[in-house]
Amino acid sequence: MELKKFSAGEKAAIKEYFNEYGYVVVENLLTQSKIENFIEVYEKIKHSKLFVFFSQDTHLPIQPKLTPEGFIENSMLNPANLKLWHNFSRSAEECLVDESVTNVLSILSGRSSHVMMQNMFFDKSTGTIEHQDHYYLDSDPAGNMVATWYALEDIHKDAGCFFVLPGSHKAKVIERNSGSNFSDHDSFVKQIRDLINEGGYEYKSFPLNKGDVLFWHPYTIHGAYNNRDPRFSRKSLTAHYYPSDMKPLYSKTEVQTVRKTVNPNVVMFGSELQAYQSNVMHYVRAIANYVRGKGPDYDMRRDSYSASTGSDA
Ligand SMILES: O=C(O)CCC(=O)C(=O)O
Ligand SMILES: [Fe+2]
Repeated sequence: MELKKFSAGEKAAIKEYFNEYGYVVVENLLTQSKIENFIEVYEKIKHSKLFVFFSQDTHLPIQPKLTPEGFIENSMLNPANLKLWHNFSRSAEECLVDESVTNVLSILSGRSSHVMMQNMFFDKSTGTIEHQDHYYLDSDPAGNMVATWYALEDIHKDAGCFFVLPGSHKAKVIERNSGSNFSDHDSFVKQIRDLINEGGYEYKSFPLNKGDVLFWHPYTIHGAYNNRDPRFSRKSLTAHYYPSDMKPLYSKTEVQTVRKTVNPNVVMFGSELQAYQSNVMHYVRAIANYVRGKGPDYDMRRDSYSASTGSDA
């Protein structure tokens, strides 16, 4: 099936396609100079012995481990919060909240302003398991969060593409036992597998071009294939937004602390100070985990689950 892409001006068609399939791709959306700036800073930082980040796939603070080809193995949670590495976090933020992206968010949510709940950076595909984002995070009322995936280079089909199961946002929504703190994660993975088998969904893979952005619904099942050729990276950012007039689901605090971004229509979770503190805590936790030999709370890599669904095609 062809890869349908819209241009930013096709507002009605973008909304209609998103409602029907639970995702939409808008081509050449992200400003190329912002991408280049981010990649330039990143290429320097990844060789630093002092750089510690929170690994999104294994849920641990770690130092970069580079593949023989020079790509960081693990994905990064909240690169835009790494305030001790100011140029890096700032250039990530500039990509994430690009006005062209927030304009599409407004088309999809019908709201003019949004709150960014989290962001991620992938140098290489980590082979993300099939999931609905709703289990991890969503808006309250649920189903109004919009997730974004930004291609920071031309993505090769063997790079371990991001994939979506079109129409799966209309299926059952798997709920987290909110008190559980992800202790029911293995059961969630199994329920998603059952849902895919029952629904017989197609896997739609996205070898997108640099600057293309994919938007998806919090109930849409998605994930990423394993890398099939170590020569290919899959440089990409992702973020999750909810409309400013709503609240975050699963939040323990009544009022959410946020900070301004370079885009007046988006704020981000956490005050400036909290972002600095969390960056410092990565170092404290990395040392404590090293001393205690502590492993992750849960894991997002498909290789960590025995019989994962979907051919690796
Ligand atoms: O890019 C990936 O491998 C997964 C990203 C994802 O699932 C997300 O951002 O919600
Ligand atoms: Fe996700």
